[in-house]
Amino acid sequence: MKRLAAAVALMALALLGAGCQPAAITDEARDMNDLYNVVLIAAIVVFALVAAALVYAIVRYRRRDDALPPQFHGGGKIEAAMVGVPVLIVIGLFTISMITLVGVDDTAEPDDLTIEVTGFQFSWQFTYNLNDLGEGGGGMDAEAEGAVSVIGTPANEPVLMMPVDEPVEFVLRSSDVIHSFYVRDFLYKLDLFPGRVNAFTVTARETGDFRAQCAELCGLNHALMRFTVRVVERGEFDAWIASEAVRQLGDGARVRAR
Ligand SMILES: [Cu+2]
Repeated sequence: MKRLAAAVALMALALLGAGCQPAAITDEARDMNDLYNVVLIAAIVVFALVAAALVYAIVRYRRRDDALPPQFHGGGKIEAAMVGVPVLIVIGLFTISMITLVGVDDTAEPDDLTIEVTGFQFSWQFTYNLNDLGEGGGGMDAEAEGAVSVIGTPANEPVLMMPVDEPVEFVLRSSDVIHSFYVRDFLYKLDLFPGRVNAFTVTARETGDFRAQCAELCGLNHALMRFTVRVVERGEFDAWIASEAVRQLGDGARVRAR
């Protein structure tokens, strides 16, 4: 009865854990999720086959008397299978892992929207160059100059706005120590190093607010380096850029909303 209770509790915990799983909102995250599931299923199949063979051997060839079983050396076919099958599995897993990795690490096209991210003790700055707003141009004149910035503080967490259904490049820099840009529902994080530029590209497929944070212990207030990624439709993104441009750069700036 105690065992049953323990089993039920474990299953409830597993279900709870499944409910807390990240949402995998980008193409790249979905590819990684698929890869994880393929590897998991392969592992379950191998485990089941090995466990079944083990149980069969234990029952079928258990010791019945003191007679020595037939002794022989080498096994030809069975040894070839023992080496060959695992090698094939490893080659298969390596191949699909590399395909996924290359897709995830795919670099941005010149036309992609770029968001510059700077980590500092202890918050984030997100910068949108008005001449680098992607194909839609953010509703800006093609010759628009200047940049829109969002600067957070530990007490006032910043919001990173990005459009849905198009590739967005994140260019990461640090102005002091090592930080890490971690968005749980991207299933991805990348470090920010002082004196070095890191970049990655994702295409978000769901709109909404997603929690994110620094994932590299970077000082006393590291825990306050949280932010929100807000994925919105392109029209809403353009309207936000246009209003921020007017607010931050003034009407006189060479920013002309079309
Ligand atoms: Cu940090």
